[in-house]
Amino acid sequence: MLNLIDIVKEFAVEGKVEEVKPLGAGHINDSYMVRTQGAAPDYVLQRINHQIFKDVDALQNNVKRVTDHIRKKLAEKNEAELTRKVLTLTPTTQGALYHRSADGSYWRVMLYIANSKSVEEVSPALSFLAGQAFGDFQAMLADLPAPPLAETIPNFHNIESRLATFREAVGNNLAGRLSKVGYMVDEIEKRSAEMCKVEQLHRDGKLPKRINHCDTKVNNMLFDRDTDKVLCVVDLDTVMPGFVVSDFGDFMRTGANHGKEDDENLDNVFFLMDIYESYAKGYLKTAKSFLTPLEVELLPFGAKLLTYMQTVRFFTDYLDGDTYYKIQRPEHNLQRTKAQLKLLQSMEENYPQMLNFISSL
Ligand code: GN1
Ligand code: MG
Repeated sequence: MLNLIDIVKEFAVEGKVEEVKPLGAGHINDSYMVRTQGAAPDYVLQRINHQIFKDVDALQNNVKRVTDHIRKKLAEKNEAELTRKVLTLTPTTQGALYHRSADGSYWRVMLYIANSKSVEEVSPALSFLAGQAFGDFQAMLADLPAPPLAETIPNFHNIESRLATFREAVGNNLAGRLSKVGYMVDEIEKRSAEMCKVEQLHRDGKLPKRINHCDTKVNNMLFDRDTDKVLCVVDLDTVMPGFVVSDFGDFMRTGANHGKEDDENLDNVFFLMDIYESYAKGYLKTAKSFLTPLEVELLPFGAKLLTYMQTVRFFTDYLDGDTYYKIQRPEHNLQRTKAQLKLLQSMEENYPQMLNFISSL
């Protein structure tokens, strides 16, 4: 058994560690809260999933460049609470950005943001603030100096490549689960051509790539416990070039869902237009300075695309035998798939109103 306190000691943390306990519910990395004694700050320790992030060096370099750049921007605006408005990596005692333990695991430490909370459900008011914050995040990174950020997971939000992997999984049927779920293959295939249009627009030179967060789930944003104000965007592992509709869409997928991502009761799952509208208003407030008309027009499509992509990804993992996402129960990935498809269908029903709303802004 690894002693987590010993791992923490590899890092330049202040104070004496009192306790290390599990934190949060990410599907990929393992996170721990590191509580220290007295006035020293608390920390977050994470084991980086290096099956998924194969180049940990490039990953940590991205995070460092992104957080340094945002910190500089905030300092120029005389932001007072710098350590609450952007993540701060804590280097190892040797000055490295991560530590490799004897068992081959990769670890990193960052400051814990005091008096913060993450939420799984948003109100329209919170959604407006979140839209502004993710717009701000993209705006602040728009002038990140060269070289481009590394693609920490190649083709991460590329739907053509996701579909290719899905079709391979169907062909291989590794877990022997296909016969029961053939209808899901049809649901995915009947939408596939339309969903690939963004990649085509990019090839035609009509849709640019910009620095995106690429995991704009509601719970990847921290709020102040007392004031409910947005503090900062976290989980920066997938910050990389992509389409802005991706970030818009992933928030819709998670924040504008009445139910849970993996809701067992599909009646709970439907799209919330009020969350969509307030997020769009907030987002366009900060992002309209750099968006092209086509990017704005495609925002509603982004909501469908990201929900579709997540349906494909959960279903692919189900067919493969649950090798990517952590699961809590045997059919978890199938439940997730069904809930995402239900949300997509609800977005499809609301699509005319979604389009109207964006044109009205
Ligand atoms: C993963 O780590 P977490 O739970 O924030 C995944 C996202 C998915 C999400 C689905 C690196 O995010 O892309 O949208 O699960 N991250 C990676 O909930 O694959
Ligand atoms: Mg996360």
